[in-house]
Amino acid sequence: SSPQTAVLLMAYGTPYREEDIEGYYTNIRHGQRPPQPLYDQLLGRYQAIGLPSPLAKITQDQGQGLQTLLDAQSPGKYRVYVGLKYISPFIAEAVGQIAADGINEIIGLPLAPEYSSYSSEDYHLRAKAALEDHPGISYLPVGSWWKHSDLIDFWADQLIALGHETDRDDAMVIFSAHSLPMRIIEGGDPYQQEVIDFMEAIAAKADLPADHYTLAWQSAGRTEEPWIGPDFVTVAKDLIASHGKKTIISASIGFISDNLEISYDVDIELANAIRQAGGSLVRLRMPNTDPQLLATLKESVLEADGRS
Ligand code: FEC
Repeated sequence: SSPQTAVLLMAYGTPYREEDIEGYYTNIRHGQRPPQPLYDQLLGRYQAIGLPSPLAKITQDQGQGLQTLLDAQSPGKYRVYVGLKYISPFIAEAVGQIAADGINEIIGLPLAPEYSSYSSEDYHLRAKAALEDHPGISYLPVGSWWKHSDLIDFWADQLIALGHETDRDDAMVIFSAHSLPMRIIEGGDPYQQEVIDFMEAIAAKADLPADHYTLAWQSAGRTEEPWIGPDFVTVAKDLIASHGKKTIISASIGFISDNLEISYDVDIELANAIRQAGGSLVRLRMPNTDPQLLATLKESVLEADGRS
């Protein structure tokens, strides 16, 4: 028999080849082609990390890993699909496939741990818009899922493993998440507070003293309006130049995968700035396909299903 419930994993997507970058960036810019200098900058960042980036495969592997856990729990009940925002397989294509497969129940799970109108809510809106062509399919949205102890442990365990490294007076942990335009916070978006609460949960679990960590924002978009700050590069340089820090430990808790924001913004941009300032960077591992992430995703699906 065919599965009863589709689990729709939704993510940003990444260009597979250099030729994909223009269309991908045009989609991100709501259909407007990027001006040449912005295009060149983005191309340069992808060339620096090398295409294809590992992200596309990581997302597929997260789907496979989740499928395996769900099959062990309830054989045959769930089928996992991946739908992307800005490149094929688009969310609408995945919804079309679910309909073609005769499944009439979807659990929508955004691959973003904290809730924001720009991430989680936007993924759900896209899925629901696609469902207008397929009446009769129900949709259960999953909210934020950073509270799961497995995900908190994933980060806390790495800090605990660093041991005395985090206790040294000249070391500082910078937790970071994707910056967003300021205007969303003024509009009551829970994102900033969820990032703070997630950081505090990890710090408490790792027994990190309050003066050994700080929060900063990364990867602000190339738009005119103000974005949430301070930026992590500025914070890291200041910690080294003016506060006697030598080792910066970077924990990008707003993401779950090795994407451009990690491979370029952290591993190249932040790392260079820290090196030039005379310090060194220790970058914590991303969840990718770690069992603690997969367990978190599985629990999120089962909880949502229990609510239905
Ligand atoms: O290929 C890769 O590895 C990178 C994929 C990628 C991820 C990602 C995550 C998030 N973004 C969020 C918000 C915005 C807003 C804008 C914006 C712009 C870009 C650009 C690229 C890009 N984002 Fe992204 N983001 C990724 C890639 N992002 C490329 C365009 C160049 C640039 O501005 O740097 C501004 C445009 C707009 O107004 O829409 C806002 C958020 C996340 C984390 C949640 C999620 O993953 O969905 C929020 C991965």
